[in-house]
Amino acid sequence: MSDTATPAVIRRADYAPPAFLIDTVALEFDLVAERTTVKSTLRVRRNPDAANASGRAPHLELMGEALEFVSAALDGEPYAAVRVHERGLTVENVPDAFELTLVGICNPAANTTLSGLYVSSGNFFTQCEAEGFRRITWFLDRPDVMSTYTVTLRADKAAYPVLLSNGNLVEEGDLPDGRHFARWEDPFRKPSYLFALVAGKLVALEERIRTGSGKEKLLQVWVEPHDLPKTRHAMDSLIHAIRWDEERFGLELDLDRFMIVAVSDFNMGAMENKGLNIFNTKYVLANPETATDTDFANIEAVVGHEYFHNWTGNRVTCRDWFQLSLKEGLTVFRDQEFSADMEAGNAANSAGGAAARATKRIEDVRVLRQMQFAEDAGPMAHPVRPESYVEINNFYTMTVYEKGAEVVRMYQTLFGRDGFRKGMDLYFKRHDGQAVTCDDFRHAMADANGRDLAQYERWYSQAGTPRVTVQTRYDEAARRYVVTLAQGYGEASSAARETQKGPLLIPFAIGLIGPDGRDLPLRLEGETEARGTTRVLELTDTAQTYTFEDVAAKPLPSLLRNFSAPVIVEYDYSNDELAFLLAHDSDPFNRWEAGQRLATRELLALAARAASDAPLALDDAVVAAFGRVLNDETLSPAFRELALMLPSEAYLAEQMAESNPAAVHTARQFVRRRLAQALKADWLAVYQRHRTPGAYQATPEAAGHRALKNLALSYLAELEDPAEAVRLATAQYDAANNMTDRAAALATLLNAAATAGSTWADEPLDDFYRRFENEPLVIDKWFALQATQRGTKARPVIETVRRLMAHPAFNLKNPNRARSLIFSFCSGNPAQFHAPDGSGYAFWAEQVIALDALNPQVAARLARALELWRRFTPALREKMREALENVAAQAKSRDVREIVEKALA
Ligand code: B3K
Ligand code: ZN
Repeated sequence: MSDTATPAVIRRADYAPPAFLIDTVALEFDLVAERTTVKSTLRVRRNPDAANASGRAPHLELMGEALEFVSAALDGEPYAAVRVHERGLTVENVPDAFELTLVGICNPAANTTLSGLYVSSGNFFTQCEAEGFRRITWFLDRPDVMSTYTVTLRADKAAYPVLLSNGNLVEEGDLPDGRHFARWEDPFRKPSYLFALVAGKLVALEERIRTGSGKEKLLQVWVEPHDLPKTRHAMDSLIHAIRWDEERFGLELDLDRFMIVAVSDFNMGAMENKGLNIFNTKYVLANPETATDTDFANIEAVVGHEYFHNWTGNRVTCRDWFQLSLKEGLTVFRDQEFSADMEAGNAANSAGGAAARATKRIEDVRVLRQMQFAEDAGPMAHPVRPESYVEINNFYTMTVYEKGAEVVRMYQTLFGRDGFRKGMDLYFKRHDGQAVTCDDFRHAMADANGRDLAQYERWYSQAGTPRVTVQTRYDEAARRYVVTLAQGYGEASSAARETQKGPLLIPFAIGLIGPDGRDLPLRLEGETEARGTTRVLELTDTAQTYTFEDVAAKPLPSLLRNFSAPVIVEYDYSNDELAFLLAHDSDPFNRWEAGQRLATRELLALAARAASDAPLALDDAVVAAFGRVLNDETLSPAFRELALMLPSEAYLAEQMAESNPAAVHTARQFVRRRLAQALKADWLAVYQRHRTPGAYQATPEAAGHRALKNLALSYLAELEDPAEAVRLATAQYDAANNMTDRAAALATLLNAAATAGSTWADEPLDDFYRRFENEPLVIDKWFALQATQRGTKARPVIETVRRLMAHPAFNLKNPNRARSLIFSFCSGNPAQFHAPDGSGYAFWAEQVIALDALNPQVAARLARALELWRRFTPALREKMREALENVAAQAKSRDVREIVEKALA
């Protein structure tokens, strides 16, 4: 492909089964950093199921990239009819079944893409999903080609004492010249994207456990030697995940040994390679001094996620990459449920358990609404099962993952936990060992529950965020409450509109709240008695009406309880009604939601005023409603923290007809200061009451206290005179025995210092660096805290960011470090990034281009920071377009080109 050619589009409709299958793979690696030799011996045969319209393919076409060809042999004899080209290798005129041996060379030391085989901190690692295996050897690198693998690793023993691959270790020993070898066999057939190897100086925390059927398993968490003390939490999370999958889904670990390996250079969070999960260090290493409560929770979630893939992804895999959500949506749903159950299990009683589950649900929905709804509104909008792509790595998206998880969750909402479990059981019974589609999963759910789910297919094929408009009517004489639900998509991006064909099946959970604040028993027209206080209405038409009987007084509707579908609900609540729901709704998710609606409405009105420099004022009813939550000791601290945190600037800007980040920032700061002033004594009391003295505890409960306390601190720092807050924050920073409190104190000091133009944060900031100089994950936080700090006219954050780019600890090649500074600024500091002078955009363009040459996947992620440019105010829009055009003119990779070309189209 030439530099400027428009790259080829791959379409779901063009799927055809492979012409050949590969039954067994024997790989032999001679691991040398600059020059690794890979010998691959494949048992190949023609696929009896291949579509044969064009006759029997004479040639075998294998994919390959960045490889040096050495030799080929067919059935043991040197074979000359081999053509090596840009995209791989053609083996001409092959028989129906044969053994093919290929030898090639790759250069792991020079591989900055972190896809394929690469070197990090002197050790070897692989990343093959989606299409990295072809950078190791020539292959049918597509998920519907499943093989059993035998892998032999040879390397210098002193430099690479540990040699790991998938499955079971079957042989190891010494070789001449200080070298050694290890041979691994994976008994399970798998696609090439699940292959992995690791070699280097690593040590492991080990545990032996027995699974439900009594088999003993070896669990290992491999890290660099100095990190061994930070592996306990990951190991505990793994053990919990194994137990949970047995209990909730009857799924047992199928290998004798399960390994997790941590690597500091990694493009994403982690990877589910069969039996050998490879993780970003960020999702493995933790101790109270270096990791926050959020880090602890994320590690548990990601360890669970990758482990759960062993069944949902590995045992049953995807037929093609358009089916990615088959494994990702399902596995995100599973990890969300796992985390919720872990938190609920830790709660003191069942009410506490429900509250803990709601907290997790709120956090997940917040991410969905801020990130996935935005994606659905822009040029990258695509269905959960995309129709086309240029670069598949660009489709590991919020839509495939998070909306995909909602689409899975709705089966459970419709059929209950038991019905969902029946569907899962049938799915594994039918498809274990196969590469299948999202339709196969839907059919298993439908058949197991005796339901026709044809309409449900639209959740997989339609892009855009559905809107449900609600109308209600109370008939006092007839004691009836009539609810009308109507669905549509509102205005959608053209990318989304093209896919929208008809109404969806929307499970819409609803409750009715009486004037006393209590739930009403619900009897729908035609029913003989009331059943429960929350009902899941099934909306299937464009509009439907539901009549509730025996409603003695006009109720208030609690809509879409627990966020039962990934939609936007439109209903005209008054501020008083929202305050009432915030105080009384029995559905904790909707209690939170009422507060968010109230705040969002006020904030958007204030942002509109700020945009035209009009004076700002906050409704006292809003202050009172927030004050009640702050002081309601019957609510869990974790819930209160979520309820009192205002919607993010990014979310608010996204809700405006024309996004204006500066106006949003002004409005949000104004409200924070007003809430700080009006509730000053309460914030102070809460700060004191929710301290967690003594040894650090990693429990959700303790984390909730810390979260609420630190939120209180951040509000106190908004006061006109922040002296008290600065004193508290400084003391908290100095005395902290954990990273949550230390980082929160430092963030508050940075913001207070920016607002007041003072130097309060200088000393702790230096102290933080010195204290953690040898902890890369903490230094990432040091960069991120500065990139996301508040800025002022006198001290714009872009200056700090540019200065930090030259810091000796900055390294563009390390994705975590690049994300900590560049992404944190471009995506996590909207008011500063969208500076009117366009300085943020110029910086963004420079960094996308620089990353494009090193690591296209990471560059493409950064490229997405400008994709919503058309939705901004005209002045910003113009500057964003210039920056995008600049990148479009220079970007080389398919990855970045797809993003910027779609944005500009
Ligand atoms: N399956 C991997 C993601 C691979 C991303 C490739 N660009 C991690 C996960 O979702 O579990
Ligand atoms: Zn996954």
